[in-house]
Parts: sequence; structure tokens; C-alpha cells
Amino acid sequence: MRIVDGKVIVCSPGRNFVTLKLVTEDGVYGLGDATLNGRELAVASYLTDHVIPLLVGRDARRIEDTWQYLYKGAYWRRGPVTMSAIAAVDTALWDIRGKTLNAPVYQLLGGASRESVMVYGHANGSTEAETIAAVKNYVDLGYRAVRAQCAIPGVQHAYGVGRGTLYYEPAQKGRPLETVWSTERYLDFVPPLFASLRKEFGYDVHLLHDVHHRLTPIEAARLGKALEPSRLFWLEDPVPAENQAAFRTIRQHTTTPIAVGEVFNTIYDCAQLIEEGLIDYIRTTVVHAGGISHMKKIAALAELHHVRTGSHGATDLSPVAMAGALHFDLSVHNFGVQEYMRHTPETDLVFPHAYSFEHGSMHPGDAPGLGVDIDETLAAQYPYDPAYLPVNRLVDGTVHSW
Ligand code: EZ4
Ligand code: CO
Repeated sequence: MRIVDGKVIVCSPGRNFVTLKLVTEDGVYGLGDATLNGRELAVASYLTDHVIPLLVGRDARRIEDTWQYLYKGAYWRRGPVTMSAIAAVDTALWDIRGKTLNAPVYQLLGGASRESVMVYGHANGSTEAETIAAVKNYVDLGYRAVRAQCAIPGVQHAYGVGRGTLYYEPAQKGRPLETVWSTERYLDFVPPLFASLRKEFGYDVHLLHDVHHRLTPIEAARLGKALEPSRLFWLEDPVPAENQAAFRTIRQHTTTPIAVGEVFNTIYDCAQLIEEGLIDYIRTTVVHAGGISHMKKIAALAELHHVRTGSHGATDLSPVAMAGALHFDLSVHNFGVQEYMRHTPETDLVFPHAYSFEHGSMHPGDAPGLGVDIDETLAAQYPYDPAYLPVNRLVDGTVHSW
């Protein structure tokens, strides 16, 4: 079964997406998500100019061999552009394999380890009252896990403040938005916010919070300790994670569970975190960490060390990546939770899909392959529209992690 054609479809139905489509000699095609928020065309070029020409003529069934061929064969290893491109190829090949065997991808990965996968939604507010109302909205929609974020008084544009809808999207047109950050105000504001949420909702709903890489290890340790009475499901990205050993400081001070990984590309980015037991949830996802094949290896390492998965699932992951994540989540033993930010209706129409949401959980569906398609005619009506993620500065103007 030879690959005879491949193309990259860039479209912007509400936000930008890069989608790889590989076609076999039998006319079966597979899809892979290659979206890298704010740097989309670099991955599109990597695929079009350097990868698709190498795929034509290869056997579409050799998924692992193709992964190694692209990873080791590039000589230049790792990195978000390379690994998103490899992820797209890998995902498309699993899609093709499922379609040709007439089986949903999760059946090829070992079958379902659970009936469905618990997801968490994003509750954002400009005030504590708004965040409480947003959490209530998710609880009323049936969610059993909710991530709560709130603007901080005196801090412009704290991470995760919504625009009054279910569709949170931080990337903006034009030059990057510059946001201002105060760690001091944040550290004072967040523990009482979660105390209020617990008072309102009790302990039956899982509460999560994303620090978005903004603290130092000792600050994160202090926050984790202060949040212990609120019993978070997890505290996400407490510090930038290039320095994996720095998580030891957090671990030595708090029992608040730690989650990390949305910007990781390979198992090497999290091996120390996992092997030293420095985290509780690994949040790598199909599109940015080398596809389904590589995610399985990360999950297998994590399982040895009591670390569960919590795949990233923001709106900058297309429905193709979301489907891949759901097949992965359903099949791996050590699944924890899946992030689920709803795509806009425009996005859902461009990418018809078999996955579904019910009672706070999702299921990938039983369509062959990934169970997601792309309407290319509709996609063509939404041309690429450059957008950037914000740049963050401290109050005195120093560039800080966003
Ligand atoms: O800011 O995916 O947990 N989710 C997140 C996301 C990220 C975006 C960046 O493109 O942190 O909202
Ligand atoms: Co995050």
C-alpha cells in the first residue's frame, strides 16, 4: 500500500489550522494535525518542501519505520517544527491504517481501557464572581472537572481571562498583544479564589488551575502549599520546564499534584520529571509530541512511575489532533484527564468528526480510522490569517514567560 500523494491544507475557520492529508494508491487518505500556534507556516513548509517528497512511494503501513526514518533521517533532532511535522505524518498513517482495517484507531492501540474519557473545560472570568459563574456553567453542562482562571486585580491581561464565551483563544491578529504581569498580586489572589470555589461547589467537582509557566520554583512551591486545602486535581505548568531538576524544589514543599508538558516535543523533555517522580500528570499531546506512536512511549514510561496522562486539548489543536488524543486516551491504561476546549461552529463544520461529548466525558466514536474529515471546499473559504500569541512583561517592562 504505497503513499502516492500528500498535501498541506492551511485554513482559518475562526483560527489557523495546518492539516496534512496523505493519499494511498488505493485512494484511502489519512489526516494529521500540524498546527503550531503562531508559527504555522514553518511546519507547512517543513512538510511540503522536505517531508512529502520523501513519503511518496513509501508503504503506508510502516508507521514506526516512517517515524524513525523522519526522526533519525533528519539528523537535526527534536524541536516543535520537526516534531509537529512528524506527528502529522504519524497521525495520518494511523488514520489510514484504521480505515484500511475498518477499525477505529483505539482498537489498533490495544482497545478501550475505559468506557469514555473524562474531560475538563475552561472557566474564565474577569472577577471572582464571574469565575464562579463560569465554573457553574460547566458543572451545569455536565463537566466533572473544570479549570478555573481569573483576572487579577491590578494586573492587566492575566492568563486565561475569557471573552465572555465558551471559545477562549489567546492568539490575536497583528503584532503580539503585550500583557503585564505581577507575581506578587497573583500569589495573593489565587488561594482565596479557590477557597471561594470550594465553598460554592464543595469537593465533588475536580478543580484545576494553569499557572502558565509564570513562577519560579520557590514561588510555585508556596502557591502549591497555599492551595492544599482546596485539593486541586492539578496545578499546571507552575514554572518553565526547560530545567526539569527545578521541579524538585516544588516537590519538596507541597502535595498539590503537578501537571506539565503542553510545550514538550519528545520523551526526552519529560524523562527526568517522570523518572524522579517530580510530576503527577504528563500533558504532552499528539500534535506537538511526535504523534500517536511517540505518545504511546511517553505513556508507557509514565505508567512505570505512577504518572498519568492529561493531554493538552486547547483550541489551537484541530479536531484532527483532538480525535487522535481521544483514541490515545481511551486506550492507554494510565489516562488521567483530557483538556477539552470547544472549537467554534465554523471549525466544527470544516472538520466533521465522530467524537462526542456526554456527561463530562468524550468518546472518539467507532468510525474507521480517526473518525474525522476535512471539507476542503469549505476550508478554502477561510484563508490563512496570521496571528500571534501574546508577549508578557513584568510591571517594570522586563520580558517574562507568557
Ligand atoms: O495557552 O494552547 O492548557 N492550555 C493552555 C493553552 C495554551 C495554548 C497556546 O497555543 O495553556 O490555552
Ligand atoms: Co496550559
